[in-house]
Amino acid sequence: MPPPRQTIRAFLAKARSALTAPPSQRPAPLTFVVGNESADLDSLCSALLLAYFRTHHHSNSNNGILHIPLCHLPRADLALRPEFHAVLADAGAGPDDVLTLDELPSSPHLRPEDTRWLLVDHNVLTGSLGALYGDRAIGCIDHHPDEGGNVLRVDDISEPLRIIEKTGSCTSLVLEHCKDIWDALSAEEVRGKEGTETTSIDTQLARLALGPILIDTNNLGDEHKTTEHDVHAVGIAESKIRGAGDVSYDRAAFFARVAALKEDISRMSFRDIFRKDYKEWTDERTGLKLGTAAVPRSFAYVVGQKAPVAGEGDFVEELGRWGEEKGLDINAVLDGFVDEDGVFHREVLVWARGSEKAVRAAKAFAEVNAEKLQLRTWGDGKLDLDDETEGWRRCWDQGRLEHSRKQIAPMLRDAMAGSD
Ligand SMILES: [Mn+2]
Repeated sequence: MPPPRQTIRAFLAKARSALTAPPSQRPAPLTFVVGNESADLDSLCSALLLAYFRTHHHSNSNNGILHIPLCHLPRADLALRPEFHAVLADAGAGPDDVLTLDELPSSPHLRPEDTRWLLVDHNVLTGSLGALYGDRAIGCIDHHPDEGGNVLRVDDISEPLRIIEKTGSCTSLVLEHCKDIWDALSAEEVRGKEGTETTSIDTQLARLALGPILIDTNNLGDEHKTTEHDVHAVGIAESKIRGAGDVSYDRAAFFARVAALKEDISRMSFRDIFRKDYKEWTDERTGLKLGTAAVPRSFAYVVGQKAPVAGEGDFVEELGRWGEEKGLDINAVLDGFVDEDGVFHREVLVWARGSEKAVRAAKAFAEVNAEKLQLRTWGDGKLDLDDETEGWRRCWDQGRLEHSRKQIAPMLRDAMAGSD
């Protein structure tokens, strides 16, 4: 039997005790739900929601199986995500309640065969988790291009879960997928007791979902990103808030509060800004490594206005240092921001360093995609560079706004793959 409905905080405590129990007292296998390595709001909340709903699912073959939501980041990096803290607080929980890579037992104490993984917001497990547990994925819900990863068929799951659709936010797909479970939980509790607990759990879950969906679609206003799935999912969540009689919720105010937290990088070091929303890939054949940092403010702000943190150099110096730390051949920074007039912009910086192959790949990316992305020199070329030792660097204003990292990272990866 699935457990009676718990608060999110109580659910996380259950997940923690299962994960940290001695191996002999641990459920086997352990079922994890994990988002992608950028560990943005969408990844973090998708994993929490899918794990919560599947754990409370009453009527399928997963009946009552505890799903552990794992934040795909070291615990220290939670501090870089105040927007997640705010949404968690609205859901009655805090950063100390969630589980991160720090809580995952080290590999000899958690054998791959004792685990199974549901992926949200990506469809092939990457990074250190991928190296260990990559072939233990049993399904995914995602809105990135399909990388065609294998899904492990497990006997007690009749149809592997595999949903890949274009949406603004992966959380929208999770919510649509879990709507019936949620409805059943709400109905049952209304019947079961008159307490206010029920209604507050519904509004907590709703805010956990609305945070990423509104952020990823710019309050449903970004025409390039918003899909009917996102609109539908916002409807599902807001109907729960209304059903619970919560009159404190106001969509515009909620969005503004979470967005302001996400965009406030004023006190962060450059290194923290680069790693706040970071993804990397290595091309297996050429060995070239790409790192991409997504930044919520303009280059003009990051390069010119942000006050440096004590002891750090300027933007370019710190970006170079970051590339060295990560061993990057291609170091990319992508931003997306709304200007004072409320207009959305995107900018791209690509820095190839270390080998001719890397420079060739970066130049090929620019040649092939300049028109498609409408790349225009940024800041009179003041960040551009052509140097034998320092490499090749270009910074552009990106005319075509519909292309985010979801599309540009594959373009860069294609260029790396063809750089021989
Ligand atoms: Mn996402």
